[in-house]
Amino acid sequence: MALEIIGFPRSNFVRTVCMVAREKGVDYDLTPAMPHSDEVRAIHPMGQIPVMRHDGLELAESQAIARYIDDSFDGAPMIPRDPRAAAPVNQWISMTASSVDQLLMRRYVVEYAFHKDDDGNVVRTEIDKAIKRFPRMFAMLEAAVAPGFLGSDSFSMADCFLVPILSAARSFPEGEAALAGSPALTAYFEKIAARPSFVDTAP
Ligand SMILES: N[C@@H](CCC(=O)N[C@@H](CS)C(=O)NCC(=O)O)C(=O)O
Repeated sequence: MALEIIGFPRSNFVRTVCMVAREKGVDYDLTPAMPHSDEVRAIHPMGQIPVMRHDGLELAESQAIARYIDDSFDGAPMIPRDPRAAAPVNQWISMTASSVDQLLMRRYVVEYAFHKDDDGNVVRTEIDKAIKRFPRMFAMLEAAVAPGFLGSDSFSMADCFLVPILSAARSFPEGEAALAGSPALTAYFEKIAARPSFVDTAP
């Protein structure tokens, strides 16, 4: 049975697992579904996307899905097999899926996209708090991509977690400015954004 990825295509985490599948050369069907829909809740007890089905296996959580795809299919490993080379990649996957996602997606992009007042205007309370933390966050990321990729000198699963977040954050003015003010991160973003796995997974 084909790999089925279920989720809202604009979700950064859905795009991450689609990128991993694309990088591995795995065909997949993307079934559009919103968080907390019955289809998603049937697999993820907290209703979060993405979820996945493959050959009778149902799986939730982007890191579990990405690692399953990486381990189950041919193609270059998305996490180095050598433990010492894998360690920083795993560190950055974890940090990106937690702290980076929390600040740039949950407290910034999601606030812009979904938090509106009764007149349809963006509510800036959380956004204004979040952008105060941008200088430290972008300085951290600027240093982290100095080897050429996120915490590594070669492309890895960590990049599939970070680039969809950067792409969403730069859709809004403070995110765009913060990226533009980070030369290494901008060069990194443009390099990964040219990969077919990023181009082909555009929402
Ligand atoms: N830990 C989850 C987080 C996924 C996540 O936050 N997905 C968002 C969409 S990008 C979502 O489902 N939000 C709805 C919610 O958290 O209730 C994972 O890595 O898959």
